[in-house]
Amino acid sequence: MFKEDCLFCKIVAGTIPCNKVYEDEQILAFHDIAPAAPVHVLIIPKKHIDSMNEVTAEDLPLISDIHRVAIELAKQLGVAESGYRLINNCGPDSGQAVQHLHYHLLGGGKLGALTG
Ligand code: DGP
Repeated sequence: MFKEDCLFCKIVAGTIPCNKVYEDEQILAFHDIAPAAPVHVLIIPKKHIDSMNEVTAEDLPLISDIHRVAIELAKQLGVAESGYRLINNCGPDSGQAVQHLHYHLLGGGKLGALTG
């Protein structure tokens, strides 16, 4: 549930501050510390999950809820109509830097092409 050495678990616990945009019992969303777009929010489960690879069937309602929150936040942050991306990085090749499942909500301007 809470992983001692996890940055995002510390943000959930409030021991590291964040600029919060949404919170419920299971989900927290806050502005990214190094925004890659005018709107760059991270949406995370409060429960510790290392990455997408560790998501189980039991977690799927939570993942669905994260999408619900992303849709709500896109509207709230004014990017629903102009467009946005919801991105999950999983594992070393993706550049996942924080080992706590999170989704980037990016928008507010023309986004660069996806690269692979
Ligand atoms: P990723 O590369 O997908 O693991 O993205 C991790 C993101 O987390 C990256 O865009 C920067 C952000 N980040 C790292 N440390 C902090 C922090 O202490 N606070 C906030 N708000 N964001 C952070």
